[in-house]
Amino acid sequence: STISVIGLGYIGLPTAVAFASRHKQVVGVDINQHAVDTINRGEIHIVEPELDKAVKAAVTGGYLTASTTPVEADAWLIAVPTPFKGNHEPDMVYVEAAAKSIAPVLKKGALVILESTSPVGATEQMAQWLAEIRPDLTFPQQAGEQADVNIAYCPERVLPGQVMVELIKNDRVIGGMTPACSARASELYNIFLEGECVITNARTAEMCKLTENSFRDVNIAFANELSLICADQGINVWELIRLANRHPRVNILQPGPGVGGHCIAVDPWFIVAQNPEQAQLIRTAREVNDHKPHWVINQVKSAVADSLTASGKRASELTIACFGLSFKPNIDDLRESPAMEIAEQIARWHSGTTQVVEPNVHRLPAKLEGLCAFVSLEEALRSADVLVMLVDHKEFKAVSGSRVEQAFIVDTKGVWR
Ligand code: SAJ
Repeated sequence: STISVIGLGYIGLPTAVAFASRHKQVVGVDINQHAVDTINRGEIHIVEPELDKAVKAAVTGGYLTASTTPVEADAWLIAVPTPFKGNHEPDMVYVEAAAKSIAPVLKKGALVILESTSPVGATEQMAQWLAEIRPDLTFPQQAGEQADVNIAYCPERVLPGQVMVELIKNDRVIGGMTPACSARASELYNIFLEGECVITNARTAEMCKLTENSFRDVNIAFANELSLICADQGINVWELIRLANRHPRVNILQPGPGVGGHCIAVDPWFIVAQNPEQAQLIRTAREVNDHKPHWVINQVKSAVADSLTASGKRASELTIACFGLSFKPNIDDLRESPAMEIAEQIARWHSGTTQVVEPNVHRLPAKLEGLCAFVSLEEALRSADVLVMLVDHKEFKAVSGSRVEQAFIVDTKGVWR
C-alpha cells in the first residue's frame, strides 16, 4: 500500500519519513520544485535535528520519493500551511488546492487525513470539495460508515527542534468523520506511533489543536503581563515567578520579548475569528503578547537615554547590541520572531551602531543588511554601551554576570539580571 503526503514542510516531511522508516512506500508531494529536487537527492531544505539522516536513509532505501504532482495512493495526508489573512481570518487556500489536486486520483477505499491546523468545520469543508469533484465516489457526509472514501482530521502537535522524537512519542488526537474513518486513521498512525491514538470526531479534533496552542499563548501572556507590572513596581519578575511556582498548584511560564513562530501567534486567531463574542480572553492574550515587542523597544529607548546621560556621548557615538534573533532559544528559525522585529526597529531608530549577535546563523539576515553589524558575542560584550538580551541561547547564559555588570541592560529573558 502507498502513502502520499501533501506538503513537505516542517510536518509533512518528517511524517513521510516516519512511514518510510517503517518500510512503507511513500510519495511526498510539494508545489516547490526546489524542495522536491532536494529531497529526491536525499537532502533536506529545512532545519530540524536528525531529519537529514532520516531523509537520506528513506530516499536511498527506495521508500521515499518526492514529486510536484499527486499520484495514486491508498492513504493521503495533507500537511500544508494554514496562514491567516490580514484580518486574522484563517486562509484555507492551500488546503483547498491540496484537496482539489488529489481529488482526480482518489479511488474507492482511500483514506484522506487533514493534519494542517484548521478552523472548526474545515474537514467537512474539505470533504465537500472532494465530493464536488468526484460525484462517482461516496463520502462520509453522504454515506456515513459505508462511504467509499474515509476522511479524518488528525492534528500534528510536534515541537520544532524535537520533531523526530515527538512525532513518534506524542499521543495523537484522531478525529474521524465516522468511527470507521477514525479506525482507519488510527491503524495508519500505528505504523510508526509509540504514543496512543485517542479517538474523537473531526470538529473536536480541530478545536483541540487550536485549544492546545491557545492555552500556551494565554499562559505566556500571563507571564508577559506580569513582566510589565513588575517593571513598574521595581520587582524582579524572574524571582517572583520562581517563588510563586513553589506553590503546588501554580506553574507560571516565562516572559520574553513576545511570542514568535507560526503556530502559537497564529492559531488562537482562528478561534477568535469564529467566535469573536466569546473569545475575550484568547483575543486579549494575543494582544498582550503582540504588544510586548513594542514595550521592549521603549525600554531600550529609555536605557539609551540613561546611557547617554551617564556617558556624555552623542547618540551617534553609542552602540547598542541585540543578543539573539531566533524565535526561541538554540534554533536558527527566524520566522515570525519578535527578536528580529525588535532588532530591526531599534536599528531603524538608532543613529549609532546597532550590533546583532546570533550564534545559530552564519550571517546577517537579508532584512537587517545595511541596518545592523553582525558581530561575535565577545565583540558585542566588549564594545556595546547598551545590551539587549532577546533570546536565552545557551551561549548567552554561559556569560558570567560580572562581564555584563557595567553596561546598561534590557534583559527580556532574565539571563543577566
Ligand atoms: N515562549 C515564551 N515563554 C515560554 C514559552 C514560550 O515566551 O514560557 C515563546 C517562545 O520564545 C516562542 C513562542 O513562545 O517565541 C512559541 O514557542 P513554543 O516553544 O511554546 O512553541 P512552538 O511554536 O515552537 O510549538 C508549539 C507547540 N505547542 C504547544 O506547546 C502547545 C507544539 O507542540 C505545536 O506542535 C506547535 O506549536 C504547532 O505546530 O502548532
